[in-house]
Amino acid sequence: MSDKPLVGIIMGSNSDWPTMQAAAKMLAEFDVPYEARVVSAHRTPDLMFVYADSARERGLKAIIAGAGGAAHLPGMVAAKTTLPVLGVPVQSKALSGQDSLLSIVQMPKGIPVATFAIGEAGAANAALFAVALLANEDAALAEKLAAFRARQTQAVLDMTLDPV
Ligand code: RP5
Repeated sequence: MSDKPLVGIIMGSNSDWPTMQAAAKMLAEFDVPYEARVVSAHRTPDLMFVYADSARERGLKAIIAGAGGAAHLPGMVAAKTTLPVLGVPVQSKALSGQDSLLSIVQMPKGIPVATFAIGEAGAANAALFAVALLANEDAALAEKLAAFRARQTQAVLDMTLDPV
């Protein structure tokens, strides 16, 4: 795999980074090259358009977009690119991320955003989903993904419970 980013991780604010780091860490675990940057739908709309418009020609294969509150970033990015867009609802202070979730998941027919769980689990799963997409064309990555699943299965099988 080359060093050129294959996955773009974007988020509406650096306050989303503690959540979105879970996606970055997961991609790093699979040695998938990624880029991460702040791109805001509401506060840097022109940058968002340029980012989404140029993503495919820059070699990205998927975009993981995280946002909180009125979370329009994933949907607006999806409107400007035909790359798969994976949306991560960031947990908001006011409504605990319910607002983010509904803003991301309720896309109109025709512009899909694959929407994940609120928070870090969603960010990690979005990265795993991106790995699965890339693994369709990369046998070595598919093996790594199978090994990850096997380790996870074994970890659960090895779980013990403290006596009461
Ligand atoms: C959204 O507003 C961001 O995605 C973030 O989740 C939320 C709050 O942003 P900050 O006020 O922390 O910059 O655009």
